[in-house]
Amino acid sequence: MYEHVTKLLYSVESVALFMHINPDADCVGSSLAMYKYLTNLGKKVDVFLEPFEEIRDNLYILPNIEIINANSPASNYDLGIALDCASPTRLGKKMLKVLENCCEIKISFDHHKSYSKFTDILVLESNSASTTQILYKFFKENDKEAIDLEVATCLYAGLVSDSGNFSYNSTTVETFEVASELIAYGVDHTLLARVLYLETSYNAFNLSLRVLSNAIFHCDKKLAIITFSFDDFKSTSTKLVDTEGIVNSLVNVKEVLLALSIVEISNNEFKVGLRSKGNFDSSLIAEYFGGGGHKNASGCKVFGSKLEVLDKLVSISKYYIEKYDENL
Ligand SMILES: [Mn+2]
Repeated sequence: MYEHVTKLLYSVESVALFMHINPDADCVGSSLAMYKYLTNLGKKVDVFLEPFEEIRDNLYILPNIEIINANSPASNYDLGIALDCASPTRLGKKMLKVLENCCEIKISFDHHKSYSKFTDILVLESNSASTTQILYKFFKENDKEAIDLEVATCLYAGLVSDSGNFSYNSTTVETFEVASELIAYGVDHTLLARVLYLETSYNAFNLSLRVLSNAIFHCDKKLAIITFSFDDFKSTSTKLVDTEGIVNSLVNVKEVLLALSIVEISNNEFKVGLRSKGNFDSSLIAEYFGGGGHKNASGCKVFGSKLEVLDKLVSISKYYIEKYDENL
Protein backbone atom coordinates (compact mmCIF):
# COMPACT_ATOMS: atom_id res chain seq x y z
CA MET A 1 0.00 0.00 0.00
CA TYR A 2 3.02 2.28 0.35
CA GLU A 3 4.86 1.13 -2.83
CA HIS A 4 5.31 4.59 -4.30
CA VAL A 5 6.92 5.90 -1.10
CA THR A 6 9.01 2.73 -0.67
CA LYS A 7 10.49 3.09 -4.18
CA LEU A 8 11.30 6.70 -3.49
CA LEU A 9 13.02 5.90 -0.18
CA TYR A 10 15.33 3.37 -1.85
CA SER A 11 16.37 5.89 -4.49
CA VAL A 12 17.39 8.77 -2.18
CA GLU A 13 20.65 9.34 -0.31
CA SER A 14 20.12 12.41 1.86
CA VAL A 15 17.00 13.02 3.92
CA ALA A 16 15.87 15.88 6.18
CA LEU A 17 13.20 15.19 8.81
CA PHE A 18 10.96 17.95 10.16
CA MET A 19 9.19 18.04 13.51
CA HIS A 20 6.31 20.32 14.56
CA ILE A 21 6.52 23.22 17.00
CA ASN A 22 5.74 22.40 20.63
CA PRO A 23 6.75 18.79 19.87
CA ASP A 24 5.01 15.94 21.68
CA ALA A 25 6.02 12.30 22.14
CA ASP A 26 4.44 11.23 18.83
CA CYS A 27 6.29 13.91 16.90
CA VAL A 28 9.67 13.27 18.56
CA GLY A 29 9.06 9.49 18.53
CA SER A 30 8.18 9.39 14.83
CA SER A 31 11.13 11.63 13.89
CA LEU A 32 13.68 9.60 15.89
CA ALA A 33 12.21 6.29 14.69
CA MET A 34 12.44 7.48 11.07
CA TYR A 35 15.99 8.76 11.74
CA LYS A 36 17.23 5.41 13.10
CA TYR A 37 15.38 3.38 10.47
CA LEU A 38 16.80 5.38 7.56
CA THR A 39 20.27 5.39 9.15
CA ASN A 40 20.05 1.58 9.37
CA LEU A 41 19.29 1.62 5.64
CA GLY A 42 22.49 3.61 5.04
CA LYS A 43 20.92 7.02 4.36
CA LYS A 44 22.35 10.33 5.51
CA VAL A 45 19.71 11.87 7.79
CA ASP A 46 19.34 15.23 9.56
CA VAL A 47 16.49 15.97 12.01
CA PHE A 48 15.20 19.52 12.45
CA LEU A 49 13.05 21.38 14.94
CA GLU A 50 12.28 25.10 14.65
CA PRO A 51 14.92 27.09 16.62
CA PHE A 52 14.05 27.98 20.25
CA GLU A 53 11.36 25.31 20.43
CA GLU A 54 11.65 23.33 23.62
CA ILE A 55 11.62 19.57 24.05
CA ARG A 56 9.98 18.33 27.25
CA ASP A 57 12.41 16.78 29.78
CA ASN A 58 10.69 13.39 29.84
CA LEU A 59 11.31 12.90 26.11
CA TYR A 60 15.06 12.69 26.79
CA ILE A 61 14.39 9.05 27.62
CA LEU A 62 14.23 8.41 23.84
CA PRO A 63 17.32 7.05 22.05
CA ASN A 64 19.23 9.42 19.72
CA ILE A 65 17.37 12.55 20.89
CA GLU A 66 20.71 14.43 20.84
CA ILE A 67 20.76 14.34 17.02
CA ILE A 68 17.85 16.83 16.79
CA ASN A 69 19.32 20.03 15.27
CA ALA A 70 22.83 18.51 15.64
CA ASN A 71 23.66 19.76 12.12
CA SER A 72 22.62 23.00 10.49
CA PRO A 73 20.48 22.54 7.38
CA ALA A 74 22.42 21.68 4.20
CA SER A 75 21.55 23.47 0.97
CA ASN A 76 20.14 20.37 -0.68
CA TYR A 77 18.41 17.13 0.39
CA ASP A 78 17.00 14.46 -1.94
CA LEU A 79 13.99 14.15 0.32
CA GLY A 80 12.25 16.14 3.08
CA ILE A 81 9.82 14.39 5.41
CA ALA A 82 7.38 16.19 7.73
CA LEU A 83 6.20 14.05 10.62
CA ASP A 84 2.97 14.50 12.61
CA CYS A 85 2.47 18.02 11.12
CA ALA A 86 -1.14 18.82 10.21
CA SER A 87 -0.35 22.13 8.50
CA PRO A 88 2.68 24.04 7.12
CA THR A 89 2.53 26.57 9.97
CA ARG A 90 3.10 23.75 12.47
CA LEU A 91 6.66 23.41 11.11
CA GLY A 92 7.64 26.92 12.18
CA LYS A 93 8.67 29.70 9.78
CA LYS A 94 12.39 28.81 9.44
CA MET A 95 11.91 25.07 9.00
CA LEU A 96 9.08 25.53 6.51
CA LYS A 97 11.56 27.51 4.38
CA VAL A 98 14.17 24.75 4.64
CA LEU A 99 11.58 22.14 3.60
CA GLU A 100 10.38 24.29 0.72
CA ASN A 101 13.77 25.48 -0.58
CA CYS A 102 16.24 22.70 0.21
CA CYS A 103 14.30 19.46 -0.33
CA GLU A 104 13.81 18.07 -3.88
CA ILE A 105 10.81 15.94 -2.95
CA LYS A 106 8.56 16.44 0.08
CA ILE A 107 6.54 13.81 1.93
CA SER A 108 4.28 14.10 4.92
CA PHE A 109 3.27 11.31 7.31
CA ASP A 110 0.34 12.31 9.50
CA HIS A 111 -2.80 11.12 11.29
CA HIS A 112 -4.68 14.36 12.05
CA LYS A 113 -8.34 14.61 11.09
CA SER A 114 -7.95 18.24 10.08
CA TYR A 115 -5.01 18.38 7.64
CA SER A 116 -3.98 20.89 5.00
CA LYS A 117 -1.72 19.48 2.28
CA PHE A 118 1.69 21.09 1.86
CA THR A 119 3.88 18.28 0.45
CA ASP A 120 4.15 16.46 -2.93
CA ILE A 121 3.27 13.13 -1.35
CA LEU A 122 0.97 12.62 1.61
CA VAL A 123 0.61 9.50 3.74
CA LEU A 124 -2.42 10.40 5.86
CA GLU A 125 -4.29 7.89 7.98
CA SER A 126 -6.66 9.78 10.22
CA ASN A 127 -7.87 6.55 11.85
CA SER A 128 -4.40 5.89 13.19
CA ALA A 129 -3.89 6.48 16.92
CA SER A 130 -0.45 7.98 16.25
CA THR A 131 1.89 8.89 13.42
CA THR A 132 4.20 6.16 14.73
CA GLN A 133 1.44 3.57 14.14
CA ILE A 134 1.51 4.47 10.42
CA LEU A 135 5.32 4.42 10.38
CA TYR A 136 5.49 0.92 11.86
CA LYS A 137 3.27 -0.48 9.08
CA PHE A 138 5.34 1.38 6.52
CA PHE A 139 8.68 0.17 7.96
CA LYS A 140 7.40 -3.39 8.14
CA GLU A 141 6.34 -3.38 4.51
CA ASN A 142 9.48 -1.56 3.35
CA ASP A 143 12.36 -3.41 5.08
CA LYS A 144 11.52 -5.17 8.32
CA GLU A 145 15.20 -5.96 8.99
CA ALA A 146 15.95 -2.27 9.58
CA ILE A 147 13.60 -2.15 12.60
CA ASP A 148 15.63 -2.52 15.81
CA LEU A 149 14.96 -1.94 19.53
CA GLU A 150 15.68 1.81 19.23
CA VAL A 151 13.25 2.19 16.32
CA ALA A 152 10.63 0.14 18.20
CA THR A 153 11.10 2.20 21.40
CA CYS A 154 10.54 5.50 19.56
CA LEU A 155 7.50 4.10 17.74
CA TYR A 156 6.00 2.82 20.99
CA ALA A 157 6.54 6.21 22.66
CA GLY A 158 4.27 7.90 20.10
CA LEU A 159 1.72 5.13 20.38
CA VAL A 160 1.36 5.12 24.18
CA SER A 161 1.25 8.88 24.43
CA ASP A 162 -1.06 9.81 21.51
CA SER A 163 -3.53 7.03 22.38
CA GLY A 164 -3.77 8.32 25.98
CA ASN A 165 -2.16 5.11 27.25
CA PHE A 166 -4.43 3.09 24.90
CA SER A 167 -7.62 4.71 26.19
CA TYR A 168 -8.70 7.27 23.56
CA ASN A 169 -11.34 6.62 20.97
CA SER A 170 -8.55 6.35 18.35
CA THR A 171 -7.24 3.12 19.93
CA THR A 172 -8.17 0.25 17.60
CA VAL A 173 -7.40 -3.44 17.06
CA GLU A 174 -4.52 -2.32 14.84
CA THR A 175 -3.13 -0.09 17.65
CA PHE A 176 -2.91 -3.09 19.96
CA GLU A 177 -1.46 -5.27 17.20
CA VAL A 178 1.27 -2.73 16.49
CA ALA A 179 1.92 -2.34 20.25
CA SER A 180 2.29 -6.09 20.77
CA GLU A 181 4.67 -6.43 17.79
CA LEU A 182 6.77 -3.53 19.11
CA ILE A 183 6.93 -5.02 22.61
CA ALA A 184 8.30 -8.21 21.00
CA TYR A 185 11.42 -6.17 20.09
CA GLY A 186 12.05 -5.74 23.82
CA VAL A 187 10.55 -2.27 24.33
CA ASP A 188 10.34 -1.35 28.04
CA HIS A 189 6.64 -0.47 27.87
CA THR A 190 6.23 -0.05 31.63
CA LEU A 191 8.97 2.57 31.74
CA LEU A 192 7.62 4.41 28.68
CA ALA A 193 4.05 4.50 30.03
CA ARG A 194 5.29 5.86 33.35
CA VAL A 195 7.75 8.45 32.07
CA LEU A 196 5.80 9.60 29.00
CA TYR A 197 2.24 9.33 30.21
CA LEU A 198 1.99 9.30 34.01
CA GLU A 199 5.02 11.08 35.44
CA THR A 200 5.20 14.79 36.22
CA SER A 201 7.93 17.04 37.66
CA TYR A 202 7.63 18.47 41.18
CA ASN A 203 7.19 22.01 39.79
CA ALA A 204 4.55 20.87 37.30
CA PHE A 205 2.76 19.12 40.17
CA ASN A 206 2.66 22.44 42.07
CA LEU A 207 1.41 24.19 38.95
CA SER A 208 -1.40 21.62 38.67
CA LEU A 209 -2.38 22.14 42.34
CA ARG A 210 -2.67 25.88 41.68
CA VAL A 211 -4.73 25.77 38.51
CA LEU A 212 -6.93 22.79 39.40
CA SER A 213 -8.02 24.46 42.63
CA ASN A 214 -9.41 27.26 40.46
CA ALA A 215 -11.15 25.02 37.93
CA ILE A 216 -14.58 26.22 36.82
CA PHE A 217 -17.52 24.07 35.75
CA HIS A 218 -20.48 24.79 33.46
CA CYS A 219 -23.39 22.88 31.86
CA ASP A 220 -24.14 20.64 34.86
CA LYS A 221 -20.38 19.93 35.20
CA LYS A 222 -20.18 18.62 31.63
CA LEU A 223 -17.76 21.43 30.77
CA ALA A 224 -14.68 22.04 32.92
CA ILE A 225 -12.07 24.75 32.42
CA ILE A 226 -8.65 25.54 33.84
CA THR A 227 -6.62 28.64 33.03
CA PHE A 228 -2.87 29.20 33.30
CA SER A 229 -1.70 32.79 33.79
CA PHE A 230 1.82 34.29 33.63
CA ASP A 231 1.58 34.49 37.41
CA ASP A 232 0.96 30.72 37.77
CA PHE A 233 4.12 30.00 35.77
CA LYS A 234 6.19 32.54 37.67
CA SER A 235 5.23 31.33 41.14
CA THR A 236 5.89 27.67 40.32
CA SER A 237 8.98 28.17 38.08
CA THR A 238 7.24 26.41 35.21
CA LYS A 239 6.69 26.97 31.50
CA LEU A 240 4.22 26.13 28.75
CA VAL A 241 5.60 22.58 28.40
CA ASP A 242 4.67 21.89 32.03
CA THR A 243 0.93 22.37 31.33
CA GLU A 244 0.89 19.13 29.33
CA GLY A 245 -1.42 16.52 30.80
CA ILE A 246 -2.90 18.61 33.62
CA VAL A 247 -6.21 18.95 31.76
CA ASN A 248 -6.56 15.15 31.90
CA SER A 249 -7.38 15.37 35.63
CA LEU A 250 -10.44 17.40 34.63
CA VAL A 251 -11.71 15.12 31.90
CA ASN A 252 -11.30 12.24 34.35
CA VAL A 253 -14.04 13.76 36.54
CA LYS A 254 -17.05 11.47 36.01
CA GLU A 255 -19.52 14.20 35.03
CA VAL A 256 -17.16 16.03 32.65
CA LEU A 257 -17.61 15.54 28.90
CA LEU A 258 -15.30 18.29 27.71
CA ALA A 259 -12.32 19.85 29.49
CA LEU A 260 -10.45 22.94 28.35
CA SER A 261 -7.05 24.21 29.33
CA ILE A 262 -6.51 27.88 28.52
CA VAL A 263 -2.91 29.05 28.62
CA GLU A 264 -1.87 32.69 28.40
CA ILE A 265 1.10 32.78 25.99
CA SER A 266 1.28 36.50 25.27
CA ASN A 267 -0.96 39.52 25.73
CA ASN A 268 -4.35 38.74 24.19
CA GLU A 269 -3.14 35.36 22.89
CA PHE A 270 -4.24 32.07 24.47
CA LYS A 271 -3.34 28.47 23.64
CA VAL A 272 -6.29 26.18 24.20
CA GLY A 273 -6.09 22.42 24.73
CA LEU A 274 -9.31 20.40 24.50
CA ARG A 275 -9.93 16.89 25.88
CA SER A 276 -13.21 15.00 25.58
CA LYS A 277 -14.77 11.65 26.31
CA GLY A 278 -16.27 9.02 24.00
CA ASN A 279 -18.00 10.35 20.92
CA PHE A 280 -17.88 14.02 21.81
CA ASP A 281 -15.76 15.55 19.02
CA SER A 282 -13.58 18.25 20.59
CA SER A 283 -11.87 18.97 17.24
CA LEU A 284 -15.06 20.65 15.95
CA ILE A 285 -14.57 23.38 18.56
CA ALA A 286 -10.83 23.59 17.83
CA GLU A 287 -11.59 23.92 14.10
CA TYR A 288 -14.09 26.71 14.77
CA PHE A 289 -11.16 28.72 16.17
CA GLY A 290 -8.81 27.76 13.32
CA GLY A 291 -7.14 24.83 15.07
CA GLY A 292 -7.70 21.09 14.84
CA GLY A 293 -6.64 17.68 16.05
CA HIS A 294 -8.46 14.52 17.01
CA LYS A 295 -11.87 13.66 18.44
CA ASN A 296 -10.73 13.30 22.07
CA ALA A 297 -7.71 15.62 21.98
CA SER A 298 -7.33 18.82 19.99
CA GLY A 299 -6.04 22.38 20.21
CA CYS A 300 -6.34 25.92 18.92
CA LYS A 301 -5.40 29.52 19.65
CA VAL A 302 -7.95 32.12 20.71
CA PHE A 303 -7.28 35.86 20.71
CA GLY A 304 -8.68 38.64 22.92
CA SER A 305 -8.71 39.55 26.59
CA LYS A 306 -8.92 36.72 29.10
CA LEU A 307 -12.62 37.39 29.70
CA GLU A 308 -13.44 37.58 25.99
CA VAL A 309 -11.59 34.33 25.31
CA LEU A 310 -13.39 32.57 28.18
CA ASP A 311 -16.76 33.90 26.99
CA LYS A 312 -16.20 32.75 23.40
CA LEU A 313 -15.00 29.30 24.44
CA VAL A 314 -17.82 28.74 26.93
CA SER A 315 -20.54 29.74 24.48
CA ILE A 316 -19.22 27.56 21.60
CA SER A 317 -18.63 24.64 23.98
CA LYS A 318 -22.16 25.00 25.37
CA TYR A 319 -23.56 24.92 21.83
CA TYR A 320 -21.77 21.65 21.01
CA ILE A 321 -22.61 20.08 24.37
CA GLU A 322 -26.32 20.88 23.92
CA LYS A 323 -26.20 19.52 20.36
CA TYR A 324 -24.51 16.35 21.62
CA ASP A 325 -27.11 15.89 24.37
CA GLU A 326 -29.95 16.28 21.84
CA ASN A 327 -28.51 13.49 19.71
CA LEU A 328 -28.08 11.05 22.59
MN1 LIG B 1 0.39 12.70 16.74
